[in-house]
Amino acid sequence: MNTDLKALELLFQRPLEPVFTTRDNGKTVFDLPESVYTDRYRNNTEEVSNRFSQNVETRIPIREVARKPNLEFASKLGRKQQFSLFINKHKEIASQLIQLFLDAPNLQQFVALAAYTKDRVNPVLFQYSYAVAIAHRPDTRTVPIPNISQVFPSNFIEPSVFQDARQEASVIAKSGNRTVLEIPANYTASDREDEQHLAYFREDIGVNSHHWHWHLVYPASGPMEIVNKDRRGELFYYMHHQLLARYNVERFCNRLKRTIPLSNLREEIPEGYFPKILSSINNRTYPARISKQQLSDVARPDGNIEISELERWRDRILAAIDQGYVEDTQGNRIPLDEVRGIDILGNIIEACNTLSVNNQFYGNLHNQGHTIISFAHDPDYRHLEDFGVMGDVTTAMRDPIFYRWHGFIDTIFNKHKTLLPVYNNTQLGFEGINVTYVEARLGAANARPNTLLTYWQRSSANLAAGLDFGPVEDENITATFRHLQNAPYTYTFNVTNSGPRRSGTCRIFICPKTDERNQPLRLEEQRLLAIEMDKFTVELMPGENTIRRESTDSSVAIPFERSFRAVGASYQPTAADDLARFRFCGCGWPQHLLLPKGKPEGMQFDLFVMISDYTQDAVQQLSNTPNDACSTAYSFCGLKDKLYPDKRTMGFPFDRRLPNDTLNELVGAFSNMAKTDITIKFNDRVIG
Ligand code: CUO
Repeated sequence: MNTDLKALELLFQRPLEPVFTTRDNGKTVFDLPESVYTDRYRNNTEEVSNRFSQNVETRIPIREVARKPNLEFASKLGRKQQFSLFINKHKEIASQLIQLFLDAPNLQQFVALAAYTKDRVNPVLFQYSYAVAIAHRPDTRTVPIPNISQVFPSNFIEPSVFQDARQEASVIAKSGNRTVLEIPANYTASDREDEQHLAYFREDIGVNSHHWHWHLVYPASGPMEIVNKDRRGELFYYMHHQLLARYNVERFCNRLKRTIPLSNLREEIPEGYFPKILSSINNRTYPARISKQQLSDVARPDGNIEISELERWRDRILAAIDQGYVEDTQGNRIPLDEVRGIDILGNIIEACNTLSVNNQFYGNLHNQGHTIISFAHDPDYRHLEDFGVMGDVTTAMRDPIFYRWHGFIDTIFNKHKTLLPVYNNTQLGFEGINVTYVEARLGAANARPNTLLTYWQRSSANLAAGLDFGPVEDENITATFRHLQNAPYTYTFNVTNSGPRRSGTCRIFICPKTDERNQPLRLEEQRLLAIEMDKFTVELMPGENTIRRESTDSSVAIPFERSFRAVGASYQPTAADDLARFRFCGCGWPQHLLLPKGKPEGMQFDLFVMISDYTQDAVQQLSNTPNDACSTAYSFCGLKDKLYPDKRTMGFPFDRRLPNDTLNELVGAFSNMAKTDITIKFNDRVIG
């Protein structure tokens, strides 16, 4: 393997240790030019390099960096300070660092620059900017980006496990003899707290690493060529909208009502949250937010934010939606139409400052909301506390307030969507296509159709790569954890095509039928709670067609191994194809949460399928970049370096109002749609 690519891969490992320590289970070390050593070690380069060279198998030479970069801009963020993508100042620093990495003229110089920079800037800032650069440089296409949960495991896992892990590793030399450590579930609160019923969802490692990956793939600031991706604003809306639909449905499964949008920033917040996880960077716990906390204006060294400013931005955005247009900096009116409106709003609201049509006027609502909430416990820095979990994309989804804040953001988007015309027959129909049968069935031979199953599963992950200063000889420290799982199933659809051979897009959703009190939901409510399950192109022959699709092929989700893959060369596939698949896309909803939990006695859902006219869905890809086998979870994550592969607005047909009052009436009116009742049964047992 090319040693430069190998070096890039290894620079992800042991994020908090100096660059001269060993990597890859102690097998590899970098041969570094003296200039890479920071001042702390400059006078002892020989000693440290000898110390870490013993027993290594491979030495990778790193070149001298051609022009030493001025890293002054990054020094404003201390090495032990928390890094947040929601804080403007931090975003600007990251953006400059990404640009620096992108500007490296060739692979060798990129490696040299990365090695030089690693110990000189904030480690989380480094990991993030470095990963973004690797994801976007054409010459680093094959370098795998490890899952964040393995680079900084303490951001995901209850901390006492690490203590046990270190002890176990130092006492028991052979990994085969070590006990498998158990990561506790339900450790953040007792069942006095209603919100705790959703802890398995909010604190799921796959959920949080998906969210981190999404923001890595779609940065809100940075060089234009990285930020300006096809329909990124719309995808910001849609991916988070789907998170919310899933969360609300999951609440129904646990007999809780929908989360209440945080529309009033001056009311106290009943939901407290005590995360108990450690920030990797300074070994302190993420600060908690007590119950009934009130938000305050933030005045801290990193910047000030006033609640009234957020309210002003909110009102301007809502007014623009009512008027049907936004104004750019020159005063030009840009219509919020059916096609582009949602994308424009997404970039304004997030805010993506590079793409917002008028940054100054519409502000930075969503990001600053995260920030104000994340500093609720210490808004003026009097206690020298860093931000809470809401300040960090790796941890934000753990906190119930995340869903209240995004619930509010989602109501703004929905307001725009609701003002658009009701979908008409031409948009919804597909002449001559008749879906005559729908079912979903588990794999077992005697399985009843339309009864699906969820249960708890115990799985394991290797924590070693993120354990800095852990044992170097043998990096196998396994921990197990409990998570929700669903039994794989197959969809079968019968479709009659009374026209010529043609293509269609098969769109599968499930909608809850009732709320937490078992009250039936109207279609207008169902559409906001519709969960996208899958989307794929089908070839329809004249006459009868039977379409089969496995739940594990979903365009929404990625397999378990990809959410929890281990770091280190020995875990990675070598075949080019497999490596490509392994590579980029830690982005994707975790397969183990594809189905909502359901209820022990069974919970009813509508399984909805629609086949839309492919001629109206198809997207002509502009770039001739090779297929990235890894981008399978395109519904939430798009395709790497390509246009979003479905021309319809995201969430179609549930993103806008529909012409009927009930789902039954809708499928009755359109032959290209069908539905069936399904039951999701939850089996409260842990399966190994
Ligand atoms: Cu993903 Cu608010 O955007 O966390």
